[in-house]
Amino acid sequence: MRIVVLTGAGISAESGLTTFRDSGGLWEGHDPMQVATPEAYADDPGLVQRFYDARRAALTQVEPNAAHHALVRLEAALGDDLLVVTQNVDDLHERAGSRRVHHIHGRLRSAWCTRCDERHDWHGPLADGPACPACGGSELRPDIVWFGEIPYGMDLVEEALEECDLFVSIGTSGVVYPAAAFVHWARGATLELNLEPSAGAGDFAESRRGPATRLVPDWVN
Ligand code: BJW
Repeated sequence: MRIVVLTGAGISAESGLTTFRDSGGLWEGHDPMQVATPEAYADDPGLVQRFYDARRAALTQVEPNAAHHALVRLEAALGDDLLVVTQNVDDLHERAGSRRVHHIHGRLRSAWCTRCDERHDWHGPLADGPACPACGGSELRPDIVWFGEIPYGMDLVEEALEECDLFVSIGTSGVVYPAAAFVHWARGATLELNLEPSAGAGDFAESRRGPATRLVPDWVN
């Protein structure tokens, strides 16, 4: 049985990381959705760097939850027949122990040098303009896919969806493309696990409602 699991912010919510559209709040007076854009970075790079520095720092305060751990057990059973595709930029899947994880929107703990195009594992701040370890320039930005940019590894994801027997979407609102269209790309059965119906809930063959820490272990067991 080949399974593709798509995860969104909802799977990390019970670890203490705020989701995008459920947060209801502003960050330094800005809508987070307005900050996650190349235009915002061009206008005010310091603001955008501080937004991601704060979120990178917050990773040290959180731990994977029962939903992340359940996906590790599923991988132990399925091996390479499970692929976790995540929109999340946190590292909670990896810290739980998942091995086959693909981050389509990038990773907080990676910095991308727009001068030499190298990527570096990064745990500290970027707002203070550190030097790129490869070229020495000061053009490191968060290695994050913003609106209007092309998500990572879409060929790999498309192929996995075309070959899968089951596609499971966990904790995503279904409003951001291309991930919102994966349910249409999937060849096999489809299942949504979410606290609330997503924008595309009607496109799934089956939907279950509740917190990820209950739904995901129940589904995996
Ligand atoms: C729980 C729970 C619990 C809570 N248990 N559940 C018009 C039409 C169609 C498309 C477009 C359009 N105009 C522009 C576009 C394209 C655009 C887009 O989709 N815009 C829409 C807003 C309309 N997309 C892009 O630009 C993308 N690029 C692109 O399309 O390139 C073209 C291309 C594609 C493919 C191949 C080749 C070319 C790039 C999108 C980049 C998204 N970036 C962000 C920010 C960066 C990362 C970061 O800072 O963290 O990624 S936006 C933000 O949304 C973030 C997330 O990954 C993403 C999705 O959010 P998610 O995970 O769904 O979170 P929420 O908060 O929305 O939902 C939480 C869910 O959890 C809810 O459903 C809750 O119910 C649930 N939940 N607690 C279970 N305990």
